Amino acid sequence: MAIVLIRQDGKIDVWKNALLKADPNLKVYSYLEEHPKEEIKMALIWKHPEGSLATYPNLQCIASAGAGVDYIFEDASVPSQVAITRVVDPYLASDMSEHVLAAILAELKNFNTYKLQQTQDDWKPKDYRRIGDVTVGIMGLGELGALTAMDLVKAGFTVQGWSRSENSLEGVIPFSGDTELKVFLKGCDFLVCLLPLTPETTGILNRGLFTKLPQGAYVINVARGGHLVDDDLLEQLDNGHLSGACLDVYHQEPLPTSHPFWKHPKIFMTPHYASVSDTNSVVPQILINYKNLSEGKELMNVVDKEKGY
Ligand code: NDP
Ligand code: OXD
Repeated sequence: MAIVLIRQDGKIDVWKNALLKADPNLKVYSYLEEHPKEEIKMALIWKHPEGSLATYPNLQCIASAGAGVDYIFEDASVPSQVAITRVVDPYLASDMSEHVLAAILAELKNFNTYKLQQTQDDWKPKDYRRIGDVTVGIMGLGELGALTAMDLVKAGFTVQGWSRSENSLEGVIPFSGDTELKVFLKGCDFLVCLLPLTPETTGILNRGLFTKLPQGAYVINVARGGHLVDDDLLEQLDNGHLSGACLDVYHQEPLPTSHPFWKHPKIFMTPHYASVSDTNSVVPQILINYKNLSEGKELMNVVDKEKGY
């Protein structure tokens, strides 16, 4: 019984070392080295090469090293009987919450405008807004969205939350389902997308949705590039309906330098690094699942394949 690590971002050794530090007796391989494929029971992956998972005849668990699993469903060759798990981790949630708070405060206190003015030697004070006067709407109240919403409440914002099923988080004004989306959007000065990417949520951040936001709303997409219709965002920024956007995720990553987002004065970009799985924190849950697998016990953080998240 063994684990294979599959990822293409140069971080295989970091994960391998963290796994071996936690359990020196573990049999763990990089997919790039010679390894006995029939021994592999678990694949710990992040954005694997398409088709690579189908080459393990005895695979029982595909463990996403991140919270999102959309990239696994995109690979039609993934064996359908294999369980998929994902990361649920307190640091992943608190790092996201801090990132969203930073993005909102930077806009409220005009840091984005001042950075632009600084490049133009322009001294021009601009009125700032107060936390207590602002409503933030969070789309997706899962592991990340719920903590982000509650932290924003603690910071003094008025917070609305929207999810598929009914929700009740202390201090968060609840909305759910398609029927309540319009009234949810109407109140959002800031809109934060923390939805998983599924067929239902693909392209959800589009012209129809943006025009239901109040004039001057600011959009933060920290979920997946596939949620956003890029041209609709550009249109709504350029016609002045939206005041700006903070983006961490894109249709193509790294975003090609020819993409209009790079030079857009109203867009603040970060390179898909809002919140990253911390190996020290995540390795224990991978090892618990690996042990559960070997003992035929139930796995933790299993993805619902019907729902796609
Ligand atoms: P969860 O699966 O815990 O939560 C998903 C939430 O979205 C749930 O509240 C769910 O509703 C809601 N939802 C799903 N589909 C719909 C729908 N069709 N309409 C309305 N609400 C819907 O996800 P996480 O919080 O763990 O992560 C969210 C996403 O964040 C990940 O999928 C990933 O793409 C992204 N991410 C980005 C990172 C970054 O660095 N930029 C880092 C980590 C994650 P319900 O509760 O009713 O099921
Ligand atoms: C994740 C991510 O899904 O980093 O964990 O985007």
